[in-house]
Amino acid sequence: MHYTHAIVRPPPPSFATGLTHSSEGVPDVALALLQHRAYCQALVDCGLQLTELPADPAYPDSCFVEDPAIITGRGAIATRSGAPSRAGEVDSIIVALRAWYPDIARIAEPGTLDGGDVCEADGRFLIGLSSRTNEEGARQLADFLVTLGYRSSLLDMRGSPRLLHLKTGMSYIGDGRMILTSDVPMVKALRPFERIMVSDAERYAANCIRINDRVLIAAGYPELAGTLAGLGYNTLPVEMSEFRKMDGSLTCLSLRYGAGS
Ligand code: CIR
Repeated sequence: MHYTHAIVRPPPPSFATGLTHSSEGVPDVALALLQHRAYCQALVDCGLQLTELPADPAYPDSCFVEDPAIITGRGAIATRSGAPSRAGEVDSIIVALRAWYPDIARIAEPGTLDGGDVCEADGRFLIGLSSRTNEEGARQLADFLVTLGYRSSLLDMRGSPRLLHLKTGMSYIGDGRMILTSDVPMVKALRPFERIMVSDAERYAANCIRINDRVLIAAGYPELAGTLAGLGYNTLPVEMSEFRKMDGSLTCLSLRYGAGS
């Protein structure tokens, strides 16, 4: 997809009370705000026009706007978070998306799904089963994608506790290339891709974002940065330390959309 727009939302003052399994300490909210501003600037540098929603202190994890919706070139669906404390985040995202997607579908109870569990690779979707996304949620999304003419595959990561979401350990960077950590089960659906494995020491960096002709990467992971540069990618490093403390990665901080199939 050629991205033209993104929705973002800054971390609220309550950010540090959000959900996390990380043992890296309490985030500095002021620094998180600065990092978020730099992230937004990076998206603008990639050519995106941003819709910035106001910070919402009622939802400490609400800056992770990727989770409440799945956007494709042909339609969008609002999710139903597997984390009860995040359930209400979806409402404002639906409002924000309405201009582009007036008929937004919804994952319904008892389905649960987080956007972080969905990885699109040129119109083919990989859906991760995780502690957030259950089989019913994945089935509803797969059915919705079929109505849009897309195919999808399931990837069960429930035996990989280090992965909060599928995209915690995987990114599609275009050109048939998938970046992966060893935590992601090697299923048949991954076989068609050229696989770029990230070392265990750099596994946080596996979540990166191809946006048009750039690749956003987390700053501070020289091996992966070198590999991508060697492959000819124009990388754009972004500091993520405070979001990492809350189990967040680059993709989580924006909902990207635009023209394409
Ligand atoms: C959470 O646990 O829901 C947030 N603290 C982090 C969400 C990260 N989102 C993502 O990977 N898509």
